[in-house]
Amino acid sequence: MARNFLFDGLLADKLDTPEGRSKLFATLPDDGRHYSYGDVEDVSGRFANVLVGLGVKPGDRVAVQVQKSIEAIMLYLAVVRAGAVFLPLNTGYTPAEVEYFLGNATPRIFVCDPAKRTDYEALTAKLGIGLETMGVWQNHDISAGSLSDAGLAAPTAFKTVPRAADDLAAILYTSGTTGRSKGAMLTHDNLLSNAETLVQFWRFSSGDVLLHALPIFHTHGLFVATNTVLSVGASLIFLPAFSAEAIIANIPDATALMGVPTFYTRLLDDPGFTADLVRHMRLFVSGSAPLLSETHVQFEQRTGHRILERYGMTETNMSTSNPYEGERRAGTVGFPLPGVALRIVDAESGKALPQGEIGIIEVKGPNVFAGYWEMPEKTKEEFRDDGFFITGDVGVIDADGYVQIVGRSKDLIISGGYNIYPKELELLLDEEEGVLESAVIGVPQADFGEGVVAVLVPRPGAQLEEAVILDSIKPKIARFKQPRRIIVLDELPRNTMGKVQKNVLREAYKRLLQS
Ligand code: MLC
Ligand code: AMP
Repeated sequence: MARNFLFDGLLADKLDTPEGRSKLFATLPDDGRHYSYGDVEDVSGRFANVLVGLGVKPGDRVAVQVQKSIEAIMLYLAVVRAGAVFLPLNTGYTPAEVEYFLGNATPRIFVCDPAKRTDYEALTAKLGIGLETMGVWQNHDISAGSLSDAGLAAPTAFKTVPRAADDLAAILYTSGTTGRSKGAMLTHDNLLSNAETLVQFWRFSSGDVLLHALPIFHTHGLFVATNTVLSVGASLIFLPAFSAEAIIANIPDATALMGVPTFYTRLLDDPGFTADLVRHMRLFVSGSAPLLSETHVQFEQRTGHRILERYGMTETNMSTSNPYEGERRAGTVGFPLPGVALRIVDAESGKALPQGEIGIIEVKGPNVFAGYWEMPEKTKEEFRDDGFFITGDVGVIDADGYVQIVGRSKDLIISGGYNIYPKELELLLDEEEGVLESAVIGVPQADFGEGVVAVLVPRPGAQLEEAVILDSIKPKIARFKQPRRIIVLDELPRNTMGKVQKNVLREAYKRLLQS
């Protein structure tokens, strides 16, 4: 029988037997519910029936901007089962930002939070996109949502649509250095192969319980954490969001935690996070942003555990990892994962560099995406002729083979694990009244690693007020991308070629966000 490469690859063996179906998939501490693997099949089947009823065909995109819930995970699986392409969007994006994604991806339907429905009615009508809503279940009650309600009423039995390894399973938008977001096309094989690799490499077993506190609209929370657990038949403790308090309350029942560095620094700031509390834990994973060596060391001193740092990207899923057994080396992201080829090349010539030299990291393997949605030129620019993807991260391989990320050739800020492309913000700030030009930089910030600072030059005679500018951009761009401070200068520092010297600005304001 023809298979759905990702869904069947992750789940078929768990759904074969009554014991497999009754195995626990998720505990929801907030409302006391549990999901078994059988529930996963049934609820994703209900949503898949609804989607097909709404006209979703294989290959169609289904865009989703909803609050974190286990049902949203079921919706992801339902989209995959319907043969369609899941397109999750950060809940922080404003309607102005979402408009671009919907226009670019032309999904068949867009699912949003019930509270945002009115924001999107005119837009989806204009674009000819169906609009549905999904609420959050709480205390056995569900806030209204057209898709959620239809799901409750739909039959569980669904004939999963066959899909091949190379078919698309998801599109995740990632901002670009030009200010325009690009949709990274991820195939069934990209996702399944990476999940299976991580299960092996990190020694996951069906007895594992992963404490899930990440958002589910990005690679880390949606694929790395969730697909890995599904693939091995383990379970989740599914939290609606991260808080040190919730982690401390639930970690006694968990065996593994995955997080961005901010999770770990915030946990270390909490005196309730002790060695005793986590003595039973098997694994702490960090990624999505650099983990300071200092955090790695403090964590070991506090708990006796060494955080396992890995490196990935929306376009590549996970590419490297520190070893499960063997030294987890602070300040490094470990070795290329099995099946992943990684090389360091010279930025100018593209030639591979010898070990020990700093250059651009390039990767190739089943983990690497199929290209950017409807941007063949952009895709071509970011791949070498021999199939290696140019990550834009700058790294070096040490004498023992550990990869170290030393910087980025792309102008990118990573704040608390979220990517912010300065160009997008600069284009917006340049439109503001009285602004002649702008430069957006990332500077050290204790909680989020990097924080956003905007440097503005006024037009002759104009007066720029920090509060006025911040207020004006508020409805246009997600909160996490908004500058924490605005600095006004008479002119920007430039080199002899006229290029803005962001390094000079970063140096000048490096202590601005350190309180
Ligand atoms: C929240 N805010 C942020 C922010 N998160 N600002 C900048 N950067 C962030 N990451 C804003 C809030 O809107 C709020 O605004 C203020 O900062 C304080 O918020 P908070 O309550 O302290 O933050 P919190 O809600 O607790 O969120 C922090 C966080 C969250 C770290 C838990 O950002 C998070 O879950 N990050 C994970 C991101 C992630 O999953 N990345 C993976 C990408 S995949 P106000 O209005 O109050 O001032 C990828 C590939 C790979 O990169 O390798 O994994
Ligand atoms: P995203 O586009 O959101 O997937 O972010 C991917 C980027 O996050 C990578 O290109 C890196 O710059 C960064 N990143 C991910 N993991 C790490 C890590 N462990 N250390 C340093 N940077 C990382």
